[in-house]
Amino acid sequence: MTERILIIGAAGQIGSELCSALRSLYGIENVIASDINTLNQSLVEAGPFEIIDATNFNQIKDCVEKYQVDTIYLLAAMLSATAEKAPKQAWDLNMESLFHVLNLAKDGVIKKVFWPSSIAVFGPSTPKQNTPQHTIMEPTTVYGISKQVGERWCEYYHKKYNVDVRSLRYPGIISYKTLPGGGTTDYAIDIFHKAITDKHYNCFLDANCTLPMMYMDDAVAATIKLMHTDGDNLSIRSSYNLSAVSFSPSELAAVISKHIPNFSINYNPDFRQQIAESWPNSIEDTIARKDWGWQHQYDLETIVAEMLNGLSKHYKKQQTF
Ligand code: AKB
Repeated sequence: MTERILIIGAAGQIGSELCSALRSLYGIENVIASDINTLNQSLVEAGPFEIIDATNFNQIKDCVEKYQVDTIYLLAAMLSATAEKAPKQAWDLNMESLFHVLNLAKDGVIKKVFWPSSIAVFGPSTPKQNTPQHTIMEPTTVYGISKQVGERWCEYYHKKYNVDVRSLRYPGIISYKTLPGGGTTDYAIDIFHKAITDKHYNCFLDANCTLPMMYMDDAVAATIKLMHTDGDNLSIRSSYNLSAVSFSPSELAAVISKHIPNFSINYNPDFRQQIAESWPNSIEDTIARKDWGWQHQYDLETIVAEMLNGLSKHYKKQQTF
């Protein structure tokens, strides 16, 4: 029988694109999308959909039983910038949802779990360039603390209860189909929208603030590849370092200017600058490349071309209505 998948947080930036990709692979009826509300109508209408509050164990369990779910992708989370404003809610959402899903796997109700971690697990004392898999990890953000603790629990549940949980430390993910919400790396998406609509961007990070980034198609491909790998090949059960490109706002702006010559940018760093400064500039991911053959496809030039192309079509369509 085909695997049955539940995505929690399917209306979000990564969840929505993962949902389409998994439906192409497994069939629409075998991938159940869920989110806390029905605001994303196209998602609700595209296939099986359930309302799930990720902090509610019974809602998750009922849905798993209703559809006989084997695998959960847990994408619901509060990201770095929002979490600084609501630490308790961020902690509750990020940790409770993870425990609910890990416990369902521990009790044999589901077989497999994907849970995303982040470069936010690293902190100011971590080596900044080519940050290795195993290094000093002293995160200073609420979000980073929740991801670091989550990683420890994933590894614990795997070692102690043989739970098949798999995880990636996502860098900033760049995409045009769904807007991100509440992250520090979101500037690298906002900038494209503003480049097209206003030819100008007021950046909330410093010009030279270099961060690890990745195009959405690479992030989705990495996630699916990791989930398809034979578990015996996985040497990391906390979360894999994963990398593609690294750039600063001024480097990104320079490539956008090649396509939009009158594009301009100014810099007004806010509280997110401090969060960004605590994270690595670049990530070393040889273990992911060795264990499950990870290879990224998109570099900075191709990301910019894809983003401008996708968003131009989107804004043109809006104008015709
Ligand atoms: C954020 O900026 O909070 C996220 C992340 C790096 O995990 N995009």
